[in-house]
Amino acid sequence: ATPASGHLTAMQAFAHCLRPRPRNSHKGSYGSVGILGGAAGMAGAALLAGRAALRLGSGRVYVGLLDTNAPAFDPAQVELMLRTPEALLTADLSVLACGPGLGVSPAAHALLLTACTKARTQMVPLVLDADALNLIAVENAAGGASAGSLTTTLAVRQAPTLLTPHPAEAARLLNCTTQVIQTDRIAAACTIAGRFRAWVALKGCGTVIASPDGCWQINPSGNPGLATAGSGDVLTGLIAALLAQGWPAEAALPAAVHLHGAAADRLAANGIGPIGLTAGELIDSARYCFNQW
Ligand code: NPW
Ligand code: AMP
Ligand code: MG
Repeated sequence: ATPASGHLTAMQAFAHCLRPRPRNSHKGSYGSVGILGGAAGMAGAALLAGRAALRLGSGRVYVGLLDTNAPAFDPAQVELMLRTPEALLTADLSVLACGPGLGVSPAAHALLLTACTKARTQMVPLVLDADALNLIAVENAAGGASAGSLTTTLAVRQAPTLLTPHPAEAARLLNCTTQVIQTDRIAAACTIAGRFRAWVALKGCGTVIASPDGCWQINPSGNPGLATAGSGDVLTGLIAALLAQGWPAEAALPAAVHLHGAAADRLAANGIGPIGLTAGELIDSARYCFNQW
C-alpha cells in the first residue's frame, strides 16, 4: 500500500516484502539487473551500481559500459557481466537502471532513448539517476517534449519509472536553482513525481520520497558520511536489486533509501565514517543490514 503523506520511512513498513528464500530457488528467481552508464573516466559509477545490485541479492547483473577502453571484467567483482551498451540492451532484463557515469554525449542520449523504449515495450521497471536525469533536462532545455523524446517516451510507460535526483539534478529537471529545490524539498519531489508520473527520491539529508499520486515520506537514516563520490551510484544499484527481486516500486524505493542510510549509520557506529567513508564500503554494510532485517 502507498504510505500516507508525511510519514518517516520505517523499515517495519516493508516487512511484507521480505520473504525467506525458498530452498529450491535459483538465480532466475531473483531477477536480472541491467546497468547502463560508465562513460570514459566514470566506469566506476556503473560498476559501483552493479556491485551493489549483485550484493543486495539480484540473480544476475549486467553492466553496459560506454567507455570503450573499459576492462572486459570487473577484477573486484568478477561475477558482474560486462557488456557493450548495445549488447546490454538486447539482454533479457527484469530491471534497467540508467545514468551512473553515463555522460551527456549524443551517443549517451541515443542509448538512453533506446533503453527507455526497451523498458517500455518490455514493461520492466526503469531507474533513472545522474546523467540520465541530466539528459532529460538537456533535451527539455533544447525544445521540450517532442514526439520521440525521452520525456514523451517516459510519459507513456506502463511499468514503474523511478527517478533519484540529487538537488542539482532536480534543479536541472525543473529548470530552477538548487536553492529553490532546497527551500521546499517536498514540493520539488512531488512536482517531479507528477510531471514524469514517476516514483522520486530527492536525495540529500532527509531524502524525500514522492509517489506519482502526490504522497511523500522522509527517510530518517543516513549521515554526512554519505556525502562522498559514488554514494548515489550505490543507491541506484540497491534500488535495482529490490525491484529485480520482485519488490514493488512503492516499497523498493523507500526501503533501498533506508537501507543505504542504515548501512552508513552502521559503518559510522563502528568508526568507518562519517569521515572517510567510501561508497564501496556501503555495499557490504547494506547487505548485512538487509540480511539482519
Ligand atoms: P555544490 O556546488 O558542490 O555545493 P553534478 P555529480 C550539487 C558520476 N560519478 N545538496 C553540488 O553542489 C555520476 O554518476 C562518477 C546540495 C554540485 O553543484 C554522474 O554521472 C563517479 N547540492 C556524474 O559523475 C563518482 C548538492 O550537485 C552538483 C547536493 C556527475 O555527477 C562520482 C554536483 O552534481 C559521481 O557519482 C546536496 N545534497 N548534492 C565515478 N567513480 O565514476 C549534490 N549537490 O554536477 O550532477 O555531478 O553528482 O558528481
Ligand atoms: P549522489 O550525490 O548522487 O552521489 O548521492 C549522494 C547520496 O548520499 C544520496 O543518497 C544522498 O541522500 C546521500 N547523502 C549525501 N549527503 C548526505 C547527508 N548529509 N546526510 C544524509 N545523506 C546524505
Ligand atoms: Mg549521483
